[in-house]
Amino acid sequence: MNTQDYIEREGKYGAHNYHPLPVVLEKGEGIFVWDVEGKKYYDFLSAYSAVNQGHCHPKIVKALTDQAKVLNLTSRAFYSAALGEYEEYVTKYFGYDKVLPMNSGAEADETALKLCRKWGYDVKGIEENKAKIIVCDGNFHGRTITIISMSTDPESYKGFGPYTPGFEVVPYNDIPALEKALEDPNVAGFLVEPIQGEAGVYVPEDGYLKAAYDLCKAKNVLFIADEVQTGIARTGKLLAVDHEDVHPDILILGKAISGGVYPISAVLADDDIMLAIKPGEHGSTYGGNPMAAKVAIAALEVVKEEKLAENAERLGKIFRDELRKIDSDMIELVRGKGLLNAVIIKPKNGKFAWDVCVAMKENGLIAKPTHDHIIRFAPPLVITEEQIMEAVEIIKKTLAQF
Ligand code: IF1
Repeated sequence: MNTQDYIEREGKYGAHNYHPLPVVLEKGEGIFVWDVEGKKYYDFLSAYSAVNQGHCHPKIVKALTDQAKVLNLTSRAFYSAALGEYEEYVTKYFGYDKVLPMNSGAEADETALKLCRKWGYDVKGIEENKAKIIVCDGNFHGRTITIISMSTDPESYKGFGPYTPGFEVVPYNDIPALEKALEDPNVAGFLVEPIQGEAGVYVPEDGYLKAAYDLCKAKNVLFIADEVQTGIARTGKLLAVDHEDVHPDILILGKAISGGVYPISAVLADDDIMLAIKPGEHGSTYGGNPMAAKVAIAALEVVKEEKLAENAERLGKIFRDELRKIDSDMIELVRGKGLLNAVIIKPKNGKFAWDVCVAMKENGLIAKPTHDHIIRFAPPLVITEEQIMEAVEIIKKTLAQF
């Protein structure tokens, strides 16, 4: 079978809910992936920042395979030896009293929303069914009905109504608008991405997160950070909120908490919030299973052992500087933090970000466009300076072809 055969088979038997770049991968190691024809690529997507520790990291894979032979799944009907170890590790790692383990990022966001509402009723004293959660224009928190109910992107929400009520949208990076929305005493929480990924790696002004946090505190409103994409060293700190020394009331993690090895997500909060959810009120068959517990510990250890935040911070600066030096009229703007970066592409002769990505693939680097005119560049954080420079050469060479 060649590349085309694989693509046709997926098209025939799989739902058409994606439009992938025409490359069929079958192997990964560190920052590289290989396609079914044996061609090697720099991976500059990292599975949307899930593979921060690099593909098939030996330590994380070992944690998975070792545990796979011992105990896979207990459900939460029983205790497991591995879960408590993970709960202690992850809460101390991020500085929270408690964790609620889930699987996907969307599930963790849903969990945070439920937790916030429950806290709003039981602790803050909001009248039943009146709780409101403020979200941001351009948000992306996943694909469930409730989450798309707060989306402002028709591609996400259109055709999937009726929608879940209880959300109010404010512009992102707009403190006065947030302040106004917070005047409503029924507001229980403010959910925000520290950098908006899907919106195109949209970095708010310095001080936005801290100011938003302070406003929430003043109104007894929970500041909820969705760090599913920005967390786990991606932006040059362990969490993107660390750039502004903000400690969210509820922290949502996913993706790289497993290094891309297993679907793991987590919601962290202190007791006064987390204990608002009582036995039987929330859960998941797989959440916190023994394999996930062992994998997450290993993946988080790798982040510290290999100083991935420091590497992302240092190489991110070099990468953006180098991209800005490229002499191409297709580059309108370079932005990002750490190794979460984007280039805004100005179309040329009917060629868009998609065409640039296809050409980069031919040249040995894979990345994905978002919104027609933006290319996200987010390699695994184990990348070296030399490899960053090689990747920049590929990007430069590709743009010169247009
Ligand atoms: C897809 C984007 C990235 C997320 C934040 C929660 C979730 C995500 C901040 C949900 C997921 C994904 C999902 C993926 C594409 C991807 C994405 F382009 F859509 F926005 F990363 F940039 N919060 N992001 O970014 O996590 O349930 O998927 O585990 O194909 O939908 P999930």
